[in-house]
Amino acid sequence: HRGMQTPAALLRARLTPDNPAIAMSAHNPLSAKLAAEAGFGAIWGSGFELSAAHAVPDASILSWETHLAAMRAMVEVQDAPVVADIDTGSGNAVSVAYLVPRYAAAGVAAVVMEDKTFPKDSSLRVGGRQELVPVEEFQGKVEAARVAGGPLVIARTEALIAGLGQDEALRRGIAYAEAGADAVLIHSKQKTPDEIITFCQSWPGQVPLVLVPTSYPQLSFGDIAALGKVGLIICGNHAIRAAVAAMRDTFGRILAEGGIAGVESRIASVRDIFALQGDDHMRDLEQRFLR
Ligand code: SPV
Ligand code: MG
Repeated sequence: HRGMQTPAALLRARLTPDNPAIAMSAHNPLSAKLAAEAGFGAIWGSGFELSAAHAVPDASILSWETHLAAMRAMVEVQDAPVVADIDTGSGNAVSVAYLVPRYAAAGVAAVVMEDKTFPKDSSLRVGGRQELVPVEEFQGKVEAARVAGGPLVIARTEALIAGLGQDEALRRGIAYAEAGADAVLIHSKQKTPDEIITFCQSWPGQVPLVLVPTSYPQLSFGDIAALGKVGLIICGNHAIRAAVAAMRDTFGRILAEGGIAGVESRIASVRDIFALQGDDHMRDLEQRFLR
């Protein structure tokens, strides 16, 4: 139980480079609850997953209000700290100054903000639009994101994604830490971990790094811990991909088999779903208050 500790303090205590926290993505409160139940140390409030759950591209199509409502709902149903993916912060530093307090009020533990221009495009999209804002401008956005007693600010550089090279990625990471970021997310879409390993080895280490190893899954959590620089590992999209694979399989079987009997043992029971809905709690309320 989180007790009196704020979500930010709880997450900060878990950002230990010798034993990084592992965050699992979520696209709704149920997936957040399942991730917490599985034992993940944090929930990744992924823009990619939420967009996919709405069947739209991850390109600033959904409003920030939709994302914020999803984060609040995730916080309400489980106790793991929620790391909110605020993309570009929906505009400039002034937008960020209005946005982050709303996320703070929703109870998130951290916001992750990336140095792309608004509207963003997905980092993982082949041929995606990857234009970055100037370093000084993003430093202003990091400063604007810092709310007294509020969420941790994780500054994310897309320099490697944009093909700008190691020196630019390092320059940006260091500048963002100097602007007050609590951690720096370095993203890569290379299919091997080489450029990420190089970056981690050169990182001076004033704040912990955050990795999203979607494109280089061969780098295990143990390998990442051995680098000694990474405080948080984000499994970026595994909840929505698991959900899509499971639904496709079940839907296909039901039509192919001409009935629902064949999938019964392959899917969660109705009883299991009642438990996830918090039925015990409602029974308790009924006992105490209904008369
Ligand atoms: C997300 O999950 O929304 C992310 C990670 O930001 S990525 O999709 O790899 O950009
Ligand atoms: Mg995102």
